Amino acid sequence: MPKVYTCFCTDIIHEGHLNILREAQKYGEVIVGVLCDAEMVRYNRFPTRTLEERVRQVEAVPGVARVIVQDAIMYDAVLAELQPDYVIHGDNWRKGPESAIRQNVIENLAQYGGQLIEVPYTYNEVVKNADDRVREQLAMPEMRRGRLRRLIEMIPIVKTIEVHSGLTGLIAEKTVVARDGGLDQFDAMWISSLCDSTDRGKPDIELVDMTSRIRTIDDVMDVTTKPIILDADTGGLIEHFVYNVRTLERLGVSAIIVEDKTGLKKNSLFGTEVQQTQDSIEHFSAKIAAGKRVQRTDDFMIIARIESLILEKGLEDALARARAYTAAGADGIMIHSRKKDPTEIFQFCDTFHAEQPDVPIVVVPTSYNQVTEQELAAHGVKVVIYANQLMRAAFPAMENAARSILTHHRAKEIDEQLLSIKKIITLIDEL
Ligand code: SPV
Ligand code: MG
Repeated sequence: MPKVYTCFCTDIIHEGHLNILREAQKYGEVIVGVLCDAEMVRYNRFPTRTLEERVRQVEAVPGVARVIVQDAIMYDAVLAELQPDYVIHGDNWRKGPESAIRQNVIENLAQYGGQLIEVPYTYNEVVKNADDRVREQLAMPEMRRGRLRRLIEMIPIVKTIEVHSGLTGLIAEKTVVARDGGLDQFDAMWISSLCDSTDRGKPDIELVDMTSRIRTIDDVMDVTTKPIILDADTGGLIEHFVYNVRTLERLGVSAIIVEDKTGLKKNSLFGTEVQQTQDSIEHFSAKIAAGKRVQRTDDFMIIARIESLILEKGLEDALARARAYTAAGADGIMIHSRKKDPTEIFQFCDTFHAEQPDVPIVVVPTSYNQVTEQELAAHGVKVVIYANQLMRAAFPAMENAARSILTHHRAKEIDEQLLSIKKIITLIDEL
């Protein structure tokens, strides 16, 4: 009996999947692959059902002979092993980043003479609604909050991009690229104090208050599902910090990062060019402990950010603080540096990771931006934050448009560098 293979990367089985299975049965014995968790995250979105549940769900469909777990989005390994006579898939993968997967299947099938069958994708209200429902669940505070912790356990490094508005949130949510034999997307979002302030035309000195920051969080949450890490600056007075922890946790923020500075905070990338004061180990540890005491779920993370390298206090000071802050209950350590190369970051990570391998290390490679995610992961980093790139991309583009219009006394010259009117009016989906 010929073998027919298809891979499901889904939490729910809808009419479209059943249609594929019905077609598949016409060609032979149907084997279904269920995509593993880590690849679901990269390819599609965070699974709302466990791998076991997803496997059981497919096994229960009549006509499915066998279910296996597919470990990679690309089909090289699974096709080499199974050598199915046919692979069957919806025709929706002909466009966009998914076309790289289609190409991969065609090339693999050609090696042994297998055939690809494509069935028209089922576009209808029921299918769309089923898909939307899963997405909306992921956006809810209870479903969103704990996801950062799960990602830290599930994937080698959590890739986090800066967002400061609904629009940048959509970019973080929807950008997918095909690369290195797979698809990739960001895992989490960073709401930066620098960019949240800059977007309001204000300096990054804790001037934008928590009420305004929550407005940004709300805008981002309205249109996204991915977990949020908030840059909470110094956390302010301990007496205020505890209230903010409760509020942010309730909103569904996954983690806050608080830095061990005190007094008037300036952006870390100024380093020692401006007057900045580091908090005492005792006081900052008390702040962390107070925050941990008031949170109400196990999901929420308070990550302690160490400014010793920024303030040129040395590696030993940074390590002593990391030990103290984790003892006070910090769920992770962010180590920051403004050096052009990552040597001091690697030194810190190697020592601290060897001492406390279960405490996630977070880094922000803005100045040492040549470092790759793979290198960071090899030094024990679990979360990488690209802390300001969307804002820095937008500013020169906007300023350039303003200059062009002023220079030419009309908008024709800049137009070809802009998003088309057709695209801007259809960019945002209506409910
Ligand atoms: C931010 O993005 O606001 C940060 C990171 O705190 S940095 O600007 O590098 O200090
Ligand atoms: Mg900041």
